[in-house]
Amino acid sequence: KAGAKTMEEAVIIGDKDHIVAMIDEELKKGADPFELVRERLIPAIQKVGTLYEKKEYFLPQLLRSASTMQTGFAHVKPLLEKSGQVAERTKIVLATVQGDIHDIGKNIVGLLLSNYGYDVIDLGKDVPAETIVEQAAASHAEIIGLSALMTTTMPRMEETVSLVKEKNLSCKVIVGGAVVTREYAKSIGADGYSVDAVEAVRVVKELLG
Ligand code: B1M
Repeated sequence: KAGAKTMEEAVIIGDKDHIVAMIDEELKKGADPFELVRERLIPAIQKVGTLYEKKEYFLPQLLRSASTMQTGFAHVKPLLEKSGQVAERTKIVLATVQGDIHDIGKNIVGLLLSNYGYDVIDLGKDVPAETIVEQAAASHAEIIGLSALMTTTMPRMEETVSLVKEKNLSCKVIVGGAVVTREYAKSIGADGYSVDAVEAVRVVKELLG
């Protein structure tokens, strides 16, 4: 089969074998790794989402594209990670809520937060509210960050917010993910919402004062 000609195309057609070489080519030309993710890989997977919504793509294509995106992201990730020492080591517990396995967005949010100097404890995906709250309490996290990509899993965010209140924890909860809106965040009593990873860093900073 013919391979993709650009990294966007690689994500869109799910050409996992060529994505790394294509990214390397861009990097060699001097591309900024963060921009590659934000302006090229993310829009490409969003295009895949649109094709899936329009029923031009089905689950196998979606899976192939997602896995290509993950391969590409894993390849640039080391370039995005800062090695420098940072003074601020506020702990943030991060998770994709129970029933939801979408973790690409959460991983990007986590990466940016740790780049900023926060100590991110990433609990992964499909994580029950109880585990999230237990881990936040045990690690004395100041922030809990929740991601949900499906309307069916959004209620798990509300559960987590309630549990934080029930346990009298002082940590703040911020939420995000494609289906989550500012209004929804407000309605469940979350302390913060952000539309993307860059805004997530700003919101966390604001919440910490
Ligand atoms: Co699925 N999926 N998926 N999927 N998938 C969506 C979310 C969907 C909208 C597609 C569609 O139907 N149009 C739809 C949900 C519909 C709905 O509820 N409204 C959907 C569905 C239905 C499903 C399955 C049920 C399909 C099936 O099996 N029939 C299944 C669910 C399995 C499960 O979770 N139990 C499923 C599976 C998958 C794959 C495994 C194939 C793959 C996920 C791979 C992975 O994550 N490891 C996948 C993908 C890739 C998508 C789409 C195409 C892309 C999601 C993505 O990664 N976007 C998606 C379509 C879409 O979103 N339009 C779709 C890129 C990512 C960078 O964006 O995650 O939004 P996002 O994160 C952003 C911001 O939202 C924000 O910052 C990030 C970076 O800027 N953000 C936060 C995210 N979390 C945040 C947290 C914060 C702050 C900001 O604070 C803590």
